[in-house]
Amino acid sequence: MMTISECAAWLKKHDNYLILTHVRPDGDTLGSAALLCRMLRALGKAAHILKNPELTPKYAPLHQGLTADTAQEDHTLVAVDIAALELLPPAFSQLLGRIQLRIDHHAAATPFTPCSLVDPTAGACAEILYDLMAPLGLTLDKPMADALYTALSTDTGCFRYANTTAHSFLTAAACAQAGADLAGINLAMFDTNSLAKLRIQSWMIANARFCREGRGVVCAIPLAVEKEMAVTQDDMDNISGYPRTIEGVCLAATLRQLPDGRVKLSLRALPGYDAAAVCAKFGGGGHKGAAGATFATSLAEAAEKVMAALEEAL
Ligand SMILES: [Mn+2]
Repeated sequence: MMTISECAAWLKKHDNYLILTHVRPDGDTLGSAALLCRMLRALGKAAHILKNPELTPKYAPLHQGLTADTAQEDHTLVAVDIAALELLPPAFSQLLGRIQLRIDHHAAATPFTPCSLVDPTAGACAEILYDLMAPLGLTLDKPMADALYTALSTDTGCFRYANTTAHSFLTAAACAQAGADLAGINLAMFDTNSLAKLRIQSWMIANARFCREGRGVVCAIPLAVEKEMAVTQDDMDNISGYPRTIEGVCLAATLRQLPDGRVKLSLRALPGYDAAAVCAKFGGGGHKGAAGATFATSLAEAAEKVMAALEEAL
């Protein structure tokens, strides 16, 4: 485990960087990758982000001009916001064992690199990258600030989640000072819904199953329903946060069928409840407020198991 200054020295020493993001990439992994890539280029290094096949149109502008299609033998590989090897996109599997540095903020991570810079107190992985800027002698420019603010605001739910700290706000203030398009990013990330997203939310409410007097809820979404409503990955980004907004709900589980047949659980919890502890029963992990697990069973079977776990936890 490195300190900030050790990591800064390491980044200065190496060159020819290729940055890796996680499966079903979110604003933090994508924004962190864009920020780190721009930081390394500002240091005079060669740096690219390995093209994530799941990059969606909503986030694509962040990676414009920064990506590489393939990894080369001599690339220095750095993972951002990747808590475990299983979160590496399948397309990157040939890189196993070659990733040298992991920069991350997941406390329950499974280390898979010789070097790591991990700060579980950071609301977003990008906050750690921001902390690296001063020791690297870098200052935020607008493209960096847009990437940083996108990562920071999405992982903190626009500064509403319990992971939001004074450091998150100080980082956001630095983004504002550097000219980040705060209102534009907020509008795109938090205040714009596709019709398909609103339709799937309505389906979730109609098909939600409650337990413990409405303190627990399970929404199990068949892949066929997603297909029928023609929802995109962007529409489903953070969809698990939605049932948590129902008044009285303390633990909200959203189950989705993955294209390979497995079932992905995303669990959200109010403060005082532990989503990670529930997901750990199924071999998953995450934060107290948000955690996940994967099932190799049918959707109905997974939903039953999760319902039983919620009843037990509540
Ligand atoms: Mn993150």
